[in-house]
Parts: sequence; structure tokens; C-alpha cells
Amino acid sequence: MEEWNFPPNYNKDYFPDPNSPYWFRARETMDPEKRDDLIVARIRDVMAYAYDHSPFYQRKWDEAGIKAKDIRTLADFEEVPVVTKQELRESQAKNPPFGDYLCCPESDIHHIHGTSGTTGRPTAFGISRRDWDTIANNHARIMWGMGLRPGDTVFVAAILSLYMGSWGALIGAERLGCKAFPFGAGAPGMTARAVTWLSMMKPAGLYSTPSYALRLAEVAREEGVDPKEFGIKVLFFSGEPGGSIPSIRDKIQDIYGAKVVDCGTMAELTPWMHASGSADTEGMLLWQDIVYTEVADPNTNRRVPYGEQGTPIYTHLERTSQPMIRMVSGDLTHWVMEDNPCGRTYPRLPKGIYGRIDDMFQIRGENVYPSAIAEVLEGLAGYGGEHRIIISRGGSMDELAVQAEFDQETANNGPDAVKALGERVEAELSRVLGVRARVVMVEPETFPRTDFKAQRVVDDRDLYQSLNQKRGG
Ligand code: 8LQ
Repeated sequence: MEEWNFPPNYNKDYFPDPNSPYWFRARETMDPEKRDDLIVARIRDVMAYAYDHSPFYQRKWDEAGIKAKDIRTLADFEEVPVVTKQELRESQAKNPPFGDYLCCPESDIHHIHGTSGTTGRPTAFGISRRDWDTIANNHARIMWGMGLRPGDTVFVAAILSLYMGSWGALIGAERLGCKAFPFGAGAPGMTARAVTWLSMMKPAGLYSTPSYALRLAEVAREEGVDPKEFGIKVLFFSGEPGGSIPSIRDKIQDIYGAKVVDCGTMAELTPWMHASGSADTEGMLLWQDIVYTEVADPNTNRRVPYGEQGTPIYTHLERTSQPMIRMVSGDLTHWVMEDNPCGRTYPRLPKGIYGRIDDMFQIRGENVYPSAIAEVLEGLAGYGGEHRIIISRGGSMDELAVQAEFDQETANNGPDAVKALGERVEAELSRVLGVRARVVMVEPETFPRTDFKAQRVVDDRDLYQSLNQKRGG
């Protein structure tokens, strides 16, 4: 089959038939049961390789009494213990800098990257030349599926230091034969400069976070430029929810007159586009022949049936330097197996990834996701584009307050319009979330915008509890 080998060794000159919507037709459209059989065989190869090359996996699987050759079905694979971020950090602390799950000699490392988080010990990625090529090929293949083609300009509008997202998009664009523009983000004044460059270059593809695409559109308008003038065909997003949230996706599609594609999983899992929509299919397809994804019950780490919710657990089928085998994400999503409009036979996350389970909070027994609040606000005319979510404990129960900006037009219409909007927001939040939120409307541009991932939740409960403990309460 089309270049499905382990270790992978992609032909750098390969391109599909220009009229084909698929990069690898057979791999993308095969009978899913047949694919599952091939995945099981590949899992055995990857596990045997990881066992031979890494004390980390040897220890883990010896303790669990599991051997690669015992994996005969996908159900057998569910017995393999999961890998957590914490374990990776510990492995790197004990075996610096890349951990004892590095499966190639350090001399093979071609690129060093790292996690973008600001708290705790960061994780280092040591990526071999072979893996770098594999990542580029995988991303090019998925970007082909989004409708991008050789010769297109791809504008990377995301931070190019400690963020794998930008690098994956960049090397995918290069392998696809695009004109890759590693513009970046995050420096002072850079968004206004992006507006100028976008107007000059008219890229077919733009990569960023959804929050930053909204910010960029605001700045374009301030500069007197209609974002449609950029001529973008495809906006592909990763890093946070948004690309599969209808109100946000439709708003961005409308602003830019372009198609939005949601993609992205975790930096450890690069090629992170292995969960990605396509030109004709919304939500995220799970490109199972690249990274095998299980949506699992977070308590048992076993797959839930299609149609149900769980946390994604990822297994690299094509990485050899730091392969992740059953890495648990801690995110929440639900998956389905249906006919996809693009003809690919992969399972799909119709609403994308909702967010991290840790980010979910409970208000009077209801589970609430920050992304659900963003979804409601973005769907309401008059919303000014930013908000904050405040969780506090007034009495014995957690309380939810939302501070939401109104837009300039509502401001111009006077205090009654603002009040009416606040009532609409409150009613809509209570209808969708099932709990009452106290809503405070605030002036346009009250909150700073992000050029990365949005951080909107202010959790006052710990403060409240620590005060209470001090009082002996
Ligand atoms: N996360 C990432 N992509 C997401 C998406 N499309 N929808 C919802 N949540 C998403 C390098 C890539 O951009 C992936 C990435 O952002 O990796 P990070 O920085 O390691 O962050 C991973 C987390 O971002 C995931 O666990 C999701 O919570 C979120």
C-alpha cells in the first residue's frame, strides 16, 4: 500500500494526481475493518521497536506483563498502560534532557522543540531527521485534503518558538510545494504588520489559533482593511477549541470569506494534524493510519462506543524518535463513525475537542466547558469579541459570572441596547448551559486580546477556600 511502512521512509518527490482529493487514496478510503487489522499489525511493530530502544517502555510494559506480540486485536491494545505527561516530565528529569523514551541516538536529533506551557518543568522534544521528514509528509498529505495545493502561499501566523503548531504547518507547507511564509506572531506591532503582509501576499492558506484569527480581523478593520481582501481560501486552526464550534467557525468563515478547517491534538503527538477536517468534512477526522486514536473512558482507558464521549488516547504509528504509545490527552470529545462527505473512512469528532477535562467546572451539578460559553457569546449579535468567566463561591455553592464585552454598534445605540443585550446573553447562557450565570456587560476592548490560546477563566474558589481554612471554617 501507499508508503505505509515502518520505519517510514517517504518518497520526497511523490505527489498525487492533481485532480485527486486524496494524497493516498487507498489509505484514506479503505474499509475501516481492514484498516483496523493493519493498524494492529503496525502497533506490534511500533511496540517492538519502542521496547527494543527505550528503557521507559521496557519498564512500563514489563511491570504490566505485556509484550508486543500479544497484541492481536484493538481490544488487546487497551490493556497497554497509558502514558501521561507527568511520566514524560519525570523521565526527562531523571534522564535529561530527552528522557529514557528517546528511541534514537542523540546524534540523530535534527530539531529540538519544547512545550509552550509556562508552569512546571517543560518537556523537550528531540526530533530525528527521519521523523522530521515523516511529520512534513503527513502534514502535507492532510493539507492537501484541506484543498491546499503546490504553489499556494501558506501564511503561518503563530508563534515560531516554543509552539509545535507553527513548525508542523510550516514544514507541511514546504513538503506540499507551497510558498511557505513563516510570519510568526507575538511581537509588539506584529498583528498590524501581518495585515500589511497578508494584503501584499494574498495567501491561499492561513494557519493560526481561532482566537488570533478573530484578533487579526479586528486589527485589519482598524487599519481599514476588509479581511476578505486577503483572498484566503483556507484558514486552518489548532491549539484550542473554535474551529468546530459552529458559531465561531461560521463567524470566522464569514469575516474572511474562507473555509475553516479544525485540526490539532498535542505537541507530543506531532504530526498533530492527524485529527483534522478536510475540504468537504467538518469537525475532525481521525487519520488513524498516522496516529491511532482511541476515544476512551477516562476512568478505565478503554474505548467508548461511537456516539459517546471520552478522552482521546493517542498512539504514533509513524514516529521513531520519541514515539507516544497510548498517550492520554486529558481532553474531552465525542466520536462518530459515519459516511463522511469527503469519502474518507475515518472516525470523526463532529464537535472537535471540547477542551481539557481539567478546564471543565461544575456549577450546581452541571458540567460547564469554557468553550460552550464562547459558543453562545459568538452566536449573539452585539457581542464585542472578548469575555471572562469567573467562578466563585459565594455561600455554599459555586457561582458563575460572565463579563462580556458589547460591540461599538451596541454602545452607539445607548444603555437600553446594552441592557437588552445583557438580558439576551443571560437567557441564552441559562438555556444552553442549564445553569444561571450572572452577566455583566462591559465596554468594547475591555480585555486584552491574545495572539496565542485564549485564557478566559478566573477561578476564585481556591482563594475563597484558603481564606476559609485560615479562618478555621
Ligand atoms: N487543543 C489543541 N488543538 C485543539 C483543537 N483543535 N481543538 C480543541 N483543543 C485543542 C501543536 C498543535 O497546535 C497542538 C497543540 O496545541 O498542542 P499543545 O500546545 O501541546 O496543546 C495541547 C492541547 O491544546 C490539547 O490537549 C487541547 O486541550 C488543546
